[in-house]
Amino acid sequence: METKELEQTLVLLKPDALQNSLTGYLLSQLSEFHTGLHLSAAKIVSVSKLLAEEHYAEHKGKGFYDSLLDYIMGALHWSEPWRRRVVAIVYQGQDAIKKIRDIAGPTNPHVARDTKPGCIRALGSIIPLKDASGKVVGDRMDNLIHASANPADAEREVKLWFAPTDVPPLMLAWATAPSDAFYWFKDGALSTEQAPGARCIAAPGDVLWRSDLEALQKIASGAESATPLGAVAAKYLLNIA
Ligand code: FUP
Repeated sequence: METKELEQTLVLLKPDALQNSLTGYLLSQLSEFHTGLHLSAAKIVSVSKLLAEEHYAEHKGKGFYDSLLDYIMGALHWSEPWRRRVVAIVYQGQDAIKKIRDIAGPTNPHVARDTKPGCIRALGSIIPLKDASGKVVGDRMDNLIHASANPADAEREVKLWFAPTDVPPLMLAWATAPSDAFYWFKDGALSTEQAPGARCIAAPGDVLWRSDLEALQKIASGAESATPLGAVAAKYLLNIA
């Protein structure tokens, strides 16, 4: 995004926020009245493993990673699968990333309570993670809200959770391009040919993020892509029964 006025950021109201009926409170805290920011996109998402893995890719291999995936997929806060949802939102406006990070507060809810009472994450909790012998090996931070940390993360995350057609055209922050082919996804692999059980993630003329189209073209031709296939595909495979 070129101008600070149009800066966008991804916010997730996580399953613990929904479980505690904090959705309305959080939306109020983030409202234009309080932040001067505008809603660009919003949806209710049943978070797939693929989306969770892509969202938290930087934490892969860490002790809390598996628990973090279960958390964002709602499996830790809801026994009924239909309740496992996240509210995904894009906010836009001057200094959107910093403004929302400030209201969210420190990542660790205990630090948030100590250093910034009143911030959103001060309402969160910390769950000790134990190994098979019961020894505490780390912490999972149930901190109610995700907010992009910097402009590069915001671009990656908005494009991961939302397709361009989820955003009003005059609020699009990054370049789009029409798909040049059919792209099919099955078992983690891409094909331009339909196969039984494959999902069509793009058809000719569909409006895609230009960076996603470039990734699909590279992957289809066998070249390396900086954007993984899962990050392109995940948003097109959400909320499918
Ligand atoms: P943030 O950008 O504030 O969301 O923080 P990080 O990217 O560092 O962490 C991503 C998520 O991992 C946070 F929501 C908290 C969680 N986390 C844990 O559960 N345990 C840890 O030890 C570290 C992070």
